[in-house]
Amino acid sequence: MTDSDIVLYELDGNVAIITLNRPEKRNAVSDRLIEALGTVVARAQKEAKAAVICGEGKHFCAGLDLAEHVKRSPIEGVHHSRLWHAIFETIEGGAIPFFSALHGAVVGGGLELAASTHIRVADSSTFFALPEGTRGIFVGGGGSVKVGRLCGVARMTDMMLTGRTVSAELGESWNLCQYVVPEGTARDFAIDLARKAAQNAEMSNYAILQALPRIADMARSDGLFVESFVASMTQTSPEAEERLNAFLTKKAARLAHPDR
Ligand code: 1HE
Repeated sequence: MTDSDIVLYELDGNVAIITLNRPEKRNAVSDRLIEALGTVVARAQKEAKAAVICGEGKHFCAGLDLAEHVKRSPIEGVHHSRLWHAIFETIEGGAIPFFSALHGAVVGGGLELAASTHIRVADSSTFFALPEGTRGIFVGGGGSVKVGRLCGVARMTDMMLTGRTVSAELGESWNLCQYVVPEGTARDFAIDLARKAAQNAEMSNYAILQALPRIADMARSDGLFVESFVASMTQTSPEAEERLNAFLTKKAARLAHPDR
C-alpha cells in the first residue's frame, strides 16, 4: 500500500470525503496514517466547504498503532503526541465543518479523532472505549481536553480506568455522538449533513466553528461581549443580507418539522 492509499480522498461537489483505509489493522493510526490524514485534511480545508471522515472495513478506528508505540523513546513520545495535536487541530480549528461517520470500534485515538470533528454520526454497531489504562498508557491525541469536555471527566475516568465499552445509544446520551443511525448508514447520513452545512453562508460557518468553542472557554461576561461582535460581523455580511431578504420575500425554504 502506498502512502496515498492509506487514507483515501475524494471531492464530491464541495464535500471532501476522507476514508481511513487500513482495514486489515482496523485503521489503527500509524505514523504514515496520521501524516497522510494531515495532508488530506489540509487539502480539504483549501478546496471543500465541508468534509466527512469515515473508516473502511469493520471498524472506524482502533486508535494508536500499538505495534509502533512500543518502540518510542520518551521524547519521541512527546513529539508524536504533539504531531497528533497539530493535525487534529487542523480538523477542529479550521474553516470548514468536519463530520465523522462512525461504526464498530471508535477506540482510544479513534475516539480522539472523532472528538476533533464537529459532528459525530454513529451507526448502531458503534462502540466507544478508552482502553489506555488497561494498555499501560495515557491519551495523547487531545482526549484529556476534548473527550472530557464532551462526556464529563467522571465518565472519561471510568472509561479509562475500567476499559468500559459504551454503545452508540449510551454514547449519544453522553454526548460522544450527536446522531445514532441504523447500521451501515452513517457514511451517507454524514455526507447528507455535510452537504447541508456546505450550503450555509461561509461567514456563519466560520463564526460557528471558531467562536463557539472559544466563547465556551470564556468567562460569561467576556463570552457575551465577544458574541455581540461576532453576531454583528456575521449579520452585516453581504451573504447575510441576501439570505435574510430571501426569507422575507418568501424565497427561502421554511424550517422543517423535527424528524424525531
Ligand atoms: C492493531 C490495533 C492497534 C487492531 N494497533 N494493531 N487501541 C486498542 O487498544 C484497541 C486494540 N484493538 C482491539 O481491541 C481490536 O482489534 C478491535 C476491537 C478494534 C477489533 O477487533 P477485531 O476482532 O475486529 O480485530 P483483531 O483481530 O483484534 O485485529 C485485526 C488486526 O489488527 C490484528 O493484526 P494481525 O496482524 O494479527 O491480523 C491486530 O493486531 C491489529 N490491530 N488494533 C495495532 N490499535 C495518541 S494516544 C492514543 C492511545 C490509544 O489509542 S490507546 C488504544 C489502542
